[in-house]
Amino acid sequence: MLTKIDHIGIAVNSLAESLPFYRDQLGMSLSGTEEVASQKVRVAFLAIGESKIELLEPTSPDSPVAKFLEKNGPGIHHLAYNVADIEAAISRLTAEGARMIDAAPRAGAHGASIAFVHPKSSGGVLTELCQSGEEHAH
Ligand code: CMX
Repeated sequence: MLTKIDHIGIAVNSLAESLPFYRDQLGMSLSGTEEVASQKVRVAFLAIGESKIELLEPTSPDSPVAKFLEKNGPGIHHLAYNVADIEAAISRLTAEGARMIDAAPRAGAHGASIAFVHPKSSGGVLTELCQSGEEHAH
């Protein structure tokens, strides 16, 4: 069902302040920044092999990431797995008793279809299923 780690989401207060560590000190390549209005975040993607690091900056005080930062400070926010068929993955998880935040896929960054599993049903790790835009088009 899962094909690889798609990305690791990291909550930051400011992309501008956080990017130099990843881009300049770790030497990762920035593949772009994008605002995901529905999630009230601005994201920056950095490539690392087959996977990515996604820095998440809140764009509003009622963003889920703003709430996370208020409670925990900056740090790892979620883990995203790539799936070939997100609807099949949601059905299987639901049938296995997982609590989905998203019962149906919705639009994420880079044209991907995404769905979150509630951290209370995944051992405290906010888990994202991600079907990339290219695969979705097939
Ligand atoms: N990882 C692990 N646990 C988390 C968490 C996270 N990122 N965010 C919240 N929690 C925990 C809280 O600590 C809390 O636990 P306790 O009850 O033990 O204290 C519990 O989940 C409920 O948290 P809450 O603050 O009361 O609830 P929220 O209203 O903040 O909702 C969540 C939490 C996960 C349902 C909500 O953030 C959500 O729907 N997330 C999915 C969407 C999202 O995160 N979007 C941003 C990224 C978008 C992108 O990548 O494109």
